[in-house]
Amino acid sequence: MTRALLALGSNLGDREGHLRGAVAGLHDRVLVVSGVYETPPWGDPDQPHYLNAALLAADPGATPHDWLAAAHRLEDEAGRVRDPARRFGPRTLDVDVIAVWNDDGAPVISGDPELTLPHPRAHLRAFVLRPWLEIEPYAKLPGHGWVNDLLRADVVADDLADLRPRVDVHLDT
Ligand code: PH2
Ligand code: MG
Ligand code: MG
Repeated sequence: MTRALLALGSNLGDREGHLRGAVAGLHDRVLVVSGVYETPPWGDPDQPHYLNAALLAADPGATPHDWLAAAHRLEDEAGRVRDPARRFGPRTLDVDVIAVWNDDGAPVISGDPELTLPHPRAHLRAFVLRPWLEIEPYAKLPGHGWVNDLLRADVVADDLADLRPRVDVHLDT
């Protein structure tokens, strides 16, 4: 059994529909889904705002690469077109594997360039940490400490002020 924290994002087309499709596509592996946040684009300002959410999932027997494969499948199903020239550019659906834990609760640490765990930039991103805190108030990002503390770091706290909870959007199916 492994558990995975997945970060969802969409800023093209039917953003809400893409996020909902990802949750539905994970079926009974979903343990809990956060609320949805409207967030200004990070990294590449020349693109629409995102809808972001976080999701905790569990699967008996899934390896970290199985989670990555599931993420890519969901992105493909949302019609994601990859533009190598815009690494942080707009997308119909982004599903990032932020962290994975084994059955005994031990986090998976990996420097594999295809799937670095935990995600190398998660500790800097309010749009990942804030929805995660909502579903797991005592979460720790492996190697970085309490998610609640990471959100108070100056670089993250500045972005946090710009997240807008979208209480009108629900992803639970
Ligand atoms: N994802 C990116 C680039 N920038 N900005 C926000 N607000 N939310 C995202 O999910 C996001 C982003 C590339 O993965
Ligand atoms: Mg991403
Ligand atoms: Mg991604």
